[in-house]
Amino acid sequence: MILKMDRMAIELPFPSNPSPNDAAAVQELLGGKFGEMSTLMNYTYQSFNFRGRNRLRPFYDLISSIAGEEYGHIEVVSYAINLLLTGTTTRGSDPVPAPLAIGTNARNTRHFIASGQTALPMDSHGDFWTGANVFSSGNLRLDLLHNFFLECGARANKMRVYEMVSDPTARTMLGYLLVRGGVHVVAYAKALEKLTGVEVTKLMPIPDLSNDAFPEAKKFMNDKLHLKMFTFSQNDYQQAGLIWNGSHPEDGQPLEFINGSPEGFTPPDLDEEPQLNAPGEDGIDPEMFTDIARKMGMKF
Ligand code: MN3
Repeated sequence: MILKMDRMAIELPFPSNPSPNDAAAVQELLGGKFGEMSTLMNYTYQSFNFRGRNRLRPFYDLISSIAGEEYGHIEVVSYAINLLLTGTTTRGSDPVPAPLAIGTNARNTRHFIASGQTALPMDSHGDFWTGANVFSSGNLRLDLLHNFFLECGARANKMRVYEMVSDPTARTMLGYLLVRGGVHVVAYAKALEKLTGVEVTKLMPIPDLSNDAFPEAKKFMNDKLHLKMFTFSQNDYQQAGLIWNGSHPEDGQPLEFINGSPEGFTPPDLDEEPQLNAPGEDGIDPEMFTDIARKMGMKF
């Protein structure tokens, strides 16, 4: 089961220059083959499908913990897209002056037609994410190798999107995900090392450029976020710590295993966009719920 919190892993700055085309590029990191939808669903299904978990519990716990973190990653990428799209059309409720006209020149018109100027589970070309991106062979070594490859591919894509998009909203998200994705690369490499004795961490970094090169990633590394593995659970998945231990293969600092999740931050409140009727419902009386709460003796 999942326990949900109305918290986001990082604080995202508002964009200095909102841009639908920046948002379209970032979509690749959400719903592309190597995006966060893929990491989330790969590890989620591999954890559901894991056979023989009592004998191989540390591997099961590791994949399950990382699956928990990936939910927060789809959230962070989605909010980055939402912020990059906020304020890109003309606000107002009169349809006659074509307030959404900018959408005709945007690379992803679905942001303006199929959503309230917000994220959708699709890639940078507007192709919807598909379950065909899930690899869950049931063979542990094969699944771990796939996960190591998936995280390296995801890392390559993040680096390229970083080189395309310079807005601080996108780059803060990218810095964070480069660092946390880096943790998952190391985790799967260490899992393969425990399983086979092959020194997989010697392949790193793939691509051959350290996260140090990205100032926004460096900031999170200064806070030691590249060293920490969280269980994203109240008390379960603790045997993942039998794999996540020792030192970081790149800077030699001691790895840290944490029961639970980071504290997180309140997610940004997205402004209303009346030209899309998002969210609409202008007639609702805000006093209605205040009255109900008072009658029920509830306080918010
Ligand atoms: Mn991720």
